[in-house]
Amino acid sequence: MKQELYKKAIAVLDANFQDGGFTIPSAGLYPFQWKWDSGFIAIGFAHYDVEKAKTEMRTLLDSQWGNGFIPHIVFHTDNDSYFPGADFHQSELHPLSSKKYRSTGMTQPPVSGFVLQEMHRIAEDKNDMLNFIKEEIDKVFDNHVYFYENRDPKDEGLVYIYHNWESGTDNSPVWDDIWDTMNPPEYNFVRKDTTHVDASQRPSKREYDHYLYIIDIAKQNNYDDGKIAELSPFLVQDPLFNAMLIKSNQALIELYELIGGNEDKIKTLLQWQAKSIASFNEKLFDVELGAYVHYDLRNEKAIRHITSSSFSPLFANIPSPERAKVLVNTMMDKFGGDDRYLCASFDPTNDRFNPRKYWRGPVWINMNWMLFLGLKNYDFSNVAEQMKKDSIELIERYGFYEYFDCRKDTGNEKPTGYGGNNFSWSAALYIDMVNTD
Ligand code: 9WN
Repeated sequence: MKQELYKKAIAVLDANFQDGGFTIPSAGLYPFQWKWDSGFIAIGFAHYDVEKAKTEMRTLLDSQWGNGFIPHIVFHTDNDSYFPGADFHQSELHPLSSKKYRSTGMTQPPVSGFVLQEMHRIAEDKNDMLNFIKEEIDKVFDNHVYFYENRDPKDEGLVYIYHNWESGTDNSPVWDDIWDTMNPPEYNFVRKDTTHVDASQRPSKREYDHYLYIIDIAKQNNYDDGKIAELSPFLVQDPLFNAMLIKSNQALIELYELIGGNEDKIKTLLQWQAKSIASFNEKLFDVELGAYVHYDLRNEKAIRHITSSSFSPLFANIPSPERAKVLVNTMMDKFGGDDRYLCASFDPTNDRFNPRKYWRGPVWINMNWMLFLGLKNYDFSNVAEQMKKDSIELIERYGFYEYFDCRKDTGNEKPTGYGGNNFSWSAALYIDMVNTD
């Protein structure tokens, strides 16, 4: 059975790999290359097809703009089964956007640094992989320069995101607090996602109005970062995004040390790390909640909800061991229990929790993968084991879905996975988790 499932995971990834040298997250629903998906996918490929893993990352990094920015979606084809597509985003408005690929004008969590390190860890031929990393690593460093120079207006070592789609956790109830501060116009558009997936599992029309309105403001200003920082109604310091940046900084330091030379870059990375980690702990930790939270930089206030992102700093070694204990207690207290799989994407004790809907409660395998490794970092072996066991069990029971109900007992509802099926990162990270003790 396990062997069969492993083969199935490989089949999912191979079927989603495209001629252009990239992998779609899920056929029909997501027909292009997404930034953080690509990183997780490359980790899966690295276990059985190193060349595909390299191609995935090479293609993603090839979409980099002249200012170091790497976009959230690279539109390799003219496929019109996804909305909003290239014609809506118009990345060409930015003077330094890629001339080779059309893309969005927003980004996604900075996975590339730690992905290169994972690929090196997994590779059997370390020399060959290090040669590949030597080719690509400066692009990732330049991407981090972009973040610190353009996304940190107060020079705090914490970068902002200007759109919920930049977070990756797109429909989190955290964003409801921002939507309450906005009143966008109603847009006329044709949704494509709800032709692939039941509408009850996806965001509402009104939520999409907000998403489109923020992009319109950015477009009116040719995606200029300074203008976005000044005008976007959505400007958030996200703990997940910043934890991944810090994790990738650390990976770059260790990879540059392996490569040798590059002292200046290592020095810069160390300076970023010291500042970012200190600010992160000071500004984003909510003592009363016992968890890290998002900060609304536009309205200067913390958004005090607990999400699976609240625990992601474990992955980047951000909390002290004492604080890590507090975090794990919060996680087990609110998200744990015999009747639930780890780890819901949103606080199950909160009124906004919805176990079936997109990022409003279901379990996501990429989050579980990060939390599994994060718990291992701090030697919470039992909880880490449970995180891994629950992830594998969900996939064994339901298949390689995009997300899963965290409830073990769904009453009269037929239990199933949700969103897209044959979903690439669920397959890729299943492959990695079963190979990691
Ligand atoms: C918008 C591709 C992406 C993931 C995101 C997930 C979902 C897109 C959408 O799919 O977002 O980027 O159309 O809903 O929320 O994390 O990268 O898998």
